[in-house]
Amino acid sequence: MRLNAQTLPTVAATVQRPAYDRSALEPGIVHLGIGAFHRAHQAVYTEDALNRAFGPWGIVGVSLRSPDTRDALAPQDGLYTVAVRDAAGESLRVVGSILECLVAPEDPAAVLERMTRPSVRIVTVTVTEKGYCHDPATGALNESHPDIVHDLAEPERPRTAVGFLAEALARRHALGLAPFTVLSCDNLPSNGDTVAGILRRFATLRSPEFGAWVTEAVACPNSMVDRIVPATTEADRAHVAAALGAEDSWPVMTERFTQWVVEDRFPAGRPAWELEGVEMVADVHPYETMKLRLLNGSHSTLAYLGYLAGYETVSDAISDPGMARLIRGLMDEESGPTLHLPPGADLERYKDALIERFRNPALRHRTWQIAMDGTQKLPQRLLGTARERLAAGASIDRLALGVAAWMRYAAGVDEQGKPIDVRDPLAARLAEIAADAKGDPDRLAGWLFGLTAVFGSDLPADPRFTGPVSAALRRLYAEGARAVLAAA
Ligand code: CS2
Repeated sequence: MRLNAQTLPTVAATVQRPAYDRSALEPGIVHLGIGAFHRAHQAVYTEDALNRAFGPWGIVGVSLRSPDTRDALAPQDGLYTVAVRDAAGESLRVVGSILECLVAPEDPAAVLERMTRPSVRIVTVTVTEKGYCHDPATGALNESHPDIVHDLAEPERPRTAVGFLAEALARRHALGLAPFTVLSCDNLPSNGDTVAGILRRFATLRSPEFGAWVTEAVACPNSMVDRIVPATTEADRAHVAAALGAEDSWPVMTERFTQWVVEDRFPAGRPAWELEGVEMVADVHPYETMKLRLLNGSHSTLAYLGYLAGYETVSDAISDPGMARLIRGLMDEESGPTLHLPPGADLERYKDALIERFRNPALRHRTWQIAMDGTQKLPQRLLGTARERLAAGASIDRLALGVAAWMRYAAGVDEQGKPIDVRDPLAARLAEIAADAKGDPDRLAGWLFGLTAVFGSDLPADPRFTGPVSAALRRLYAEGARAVLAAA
């Protein structure tokens, strides 16, 4: 039996399900990038808001690349399971806020049609860092990105998130419809301002008048999103099917913790998210910096070192006492002191909670998954922190070790001589550099520092940065990650 609208009433009685009348739900949000994270985070908050204060806020999910999510959810009438797991056990719920899924490359016109409906008032976005087609060191649109070049040449058949946003906004403008609000939910610094800048530049390249209108009329609030959502495995599918009493092709696995902090700028309206724990604030910046630097900065450091040390998951890696010391030290001594805390924040509790979340034994979050797309992640996770520390004349030893571990990982061969599957938009360039460096840490570091899209031009010119990173990389090559952790 497959989970769908008809079988929903027969799933296990302990499973929470939509409390509203789904047949009355109309689309109010289009979501670009419907992966596991969206389904475990924003779609759940919207589901809770619908349960509490029903309104026209159904979600149309869009995949910009593969048909997998649509293929899984279409036979299920958009229904799917969220499994919340930790050491204490598991709870399941079926979420109904996603009305339909579209696959952009198959039918871009259908996506634009949904985005141009008068009822659609928000477009949310989770396309990961690389989906913004920008220069991660500066946040500016990468105008020579092949997909951007394509979307400027063929605006009616876009490939990128910014291409869809711009074309849909242009059509709404021509039709006299109010623009939708664009809400980025990716782990980028000032994600709303970043998407606004990219959209403004893209629109200006289409025409200066359109660029001016976008700048004036389209709201792009900043938001901080937080929930750990590892990729679903076959074992997870089998387990959920047994517990549910129905097959779900793509359940999502997550932790109990969840947080969403959003700037309250929604001129066209929004769901009653605040009733369900979303913090609607005037300034997201302090929340976002705290999360990117403490959670994500630690995550990436742990992922590269953990992978090199032979740990498959985050919980395995943090159970190494050296890793636990390193990550706590990184937060206590280096990233934590750079923060301007949000009102009421308790930094010590936040750090304790992070370590507990990393220890969650029920999640099996792979270090390899977090290691992906390092060139897109390092700037906001580690490098901004390093810049501020250097400006204050402070040490960056642990940050440098994180960066060096990325370099060692990006070289593409592990400590046993086995190839690493390095996933990164710059993977081809990384492989060339690694081949030229031939295992020499100084040459490897030197060439990687030359990636200005990652390091900018300031850090490679500062020996207080390059020195500690190169030294850490030499140690990783000479001693191996386990020994470096043992001495941490
Ligand atoms: C992780 C994040 O994959 C990664 O890079 O650091 O996805 C992390 O799990 C989330 O940001 C948690 O909110």
